[in-house]
Amino acid sequence: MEFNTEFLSPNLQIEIYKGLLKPRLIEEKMLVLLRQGKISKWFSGIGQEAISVGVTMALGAEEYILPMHRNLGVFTTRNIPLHRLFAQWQGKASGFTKGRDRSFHFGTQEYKIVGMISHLGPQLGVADGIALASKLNKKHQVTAVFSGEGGTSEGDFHEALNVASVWQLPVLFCVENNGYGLSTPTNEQYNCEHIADRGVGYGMESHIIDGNDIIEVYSKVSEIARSVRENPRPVLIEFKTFRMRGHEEASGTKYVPQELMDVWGEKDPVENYERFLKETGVLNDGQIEAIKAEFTKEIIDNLQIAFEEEDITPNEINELNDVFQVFDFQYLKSNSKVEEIRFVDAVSDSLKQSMQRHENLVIIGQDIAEYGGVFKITEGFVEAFGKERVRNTPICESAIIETAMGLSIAGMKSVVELQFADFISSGFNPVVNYLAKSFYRWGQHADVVLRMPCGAGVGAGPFHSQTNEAWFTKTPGLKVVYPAFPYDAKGLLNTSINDPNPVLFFEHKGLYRTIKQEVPTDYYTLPFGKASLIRSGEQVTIISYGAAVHWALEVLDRHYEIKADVIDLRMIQPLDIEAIYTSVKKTGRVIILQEDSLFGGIASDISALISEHCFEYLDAPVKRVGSLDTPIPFNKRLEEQYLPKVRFEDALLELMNY
Ligand SMILES: Cc1ncc(C[n+]2csc(CCOP(=O)(O)OP(=O)(O)O)c2C)c(N)n1
Repeated sequence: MEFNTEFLSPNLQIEIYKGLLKPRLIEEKMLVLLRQGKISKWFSGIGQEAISVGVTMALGAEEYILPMHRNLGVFTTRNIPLHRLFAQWQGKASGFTKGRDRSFHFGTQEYKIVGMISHLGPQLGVADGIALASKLNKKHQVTAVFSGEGGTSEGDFHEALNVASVWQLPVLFCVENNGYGLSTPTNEQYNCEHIADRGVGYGMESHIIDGNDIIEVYSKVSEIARSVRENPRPVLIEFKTFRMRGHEEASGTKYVPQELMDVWGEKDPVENYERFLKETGVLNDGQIEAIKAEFTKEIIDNLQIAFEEEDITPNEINELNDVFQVFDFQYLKSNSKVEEIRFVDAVSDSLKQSMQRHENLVIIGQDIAEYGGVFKITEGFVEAFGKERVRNTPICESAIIETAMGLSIAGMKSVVELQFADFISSGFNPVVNYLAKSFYRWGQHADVVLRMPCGAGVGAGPFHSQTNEAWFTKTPGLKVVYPAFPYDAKGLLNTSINDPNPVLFFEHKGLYRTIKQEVPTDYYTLPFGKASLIRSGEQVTIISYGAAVHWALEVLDRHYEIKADVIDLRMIQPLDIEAIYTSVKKTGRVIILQEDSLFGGIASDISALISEHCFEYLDAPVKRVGSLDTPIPFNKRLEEQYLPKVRFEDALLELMNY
């Protein structure tokens, strides 16, 4: 193989060789350890090193890279101490995830690397967010994100490229086309000639690069990166290469024709470049042997450090304390005048005042800019804050939530407006697997608020009426707020935006324009995890949240004889369990009313907690009331029957007479 090194000094050629050689030598050692049973799993990048190394060398140290499972060369080229990498693979404390995640599933701000999650595609959108932050802060940096050709079949790929193109974000989408996705050959993966051809469809420049030629990778990516820094835009780069080993070592390569192995074996990036350097006199055998000996020693020494490190001693408290970043809550009270406003105005005021307070806050969502959002909550925001910070998005919930994650990685805050809470299912993966788990996995918070206009009672049918909080309260790592009154909505949304952790903020559409309250006109915050006791009585505890609080109050208004504690939870994660126990111990009777269908909802967990902790205080079984276990029907009378409002009164009276 010929390499075009015309414009590269001999020193740089040697640096490039060293960069290329190191991951190869590490991998060869790993394959030995694997056979000895000293490591459990290995995804080989042998034969593909030129891509990781060339791309990383073409980028500045401050520019983020989002690698995949075969990109060891990214990590070594960023000079991560090898013993930390080895400790990571062995699940030891000095790795990057405290033993909580395996292999390359980690990120490190120190080295500006954001590792993958298993689902492959989501990081493509995360790269968009990092690049957006770079663009907004005029940093003139590129972000490089990797995907295999298999990963390009995921919706995340399409969404991320589309957003990057519409917003002209400085992202290099680096697709390593290595012939197979697990056992699936390219002709069963996609049906165009080159993946780079798709660039046209996204309105995006694209290139095909020989992924086994380190000099071509380095030179061309350097040139593209230089140009993108000056003129921000996304570029799709397809690297042609081949996976020379099994998907992971245990699975083998039986399904790969031998001719392919032979052809690509001839193109080995390390051997060919080494031969070239010898032929051109840049390095001789002795020098090459010396470099190899130095690396081999480094690998062995670092392996020893990792093997000698003691295994982690599990500690429950440590684990639980690392689910959320510590939040330094500032209780800001308001002394200003109050004004009677609607729920919808409270949300809007909070957003407006938060935008004024946090220069690094961006609001993103569908139709939220000039149009003001479908509920008109961000009306006038573009005039006040500009289109850079109030961003209309294409219809792509996954990419937008991933973008929000990327903004957080780059030090920004974001509020994402879901047009309807129902549509979060199209962005479910990044919420429950990316936002929720990043802090626990590698200490990276997700400073993101997802606004969720939700709820039934408005005749909107199965897909515009759900209250889907239980999808998320199940997942550790997410905070879930669900106010019932304007005062709480404003104060809690302000706190949600201040909190560096991911918050799902549920706003019941039925309350938007029906519920009014006197609310301070200026900024204030309310603490998380505190329920509010909105009525007090000795006979029974009614626990609820969201619109159902108002339904409970309506029933009580008809039954003056019932003296009830009414607890409005205000948020479900964290849950104010103390307020619940205190009241139940006082009244001895409890009924939990939720709008969601009954099975698997919050009421069930609260009921279980009460049974476990307040059993001796109970005078009657804990009652749960929720919607029917069906989808939400459109017809008004069917919807009324579905909702728990009609059953709550009977259930309450039954409980009182028990
Ligand atoms: C959403 C999802 N589906 C399936 C898998 C299982 N899986 C892991 S890697 C892989 C193949 C990926 O192929 P490609 O993107 O081409 O990368 P390569 O392994 O070839 O480098 C599959 C199917 C997964 N991790 N995530």
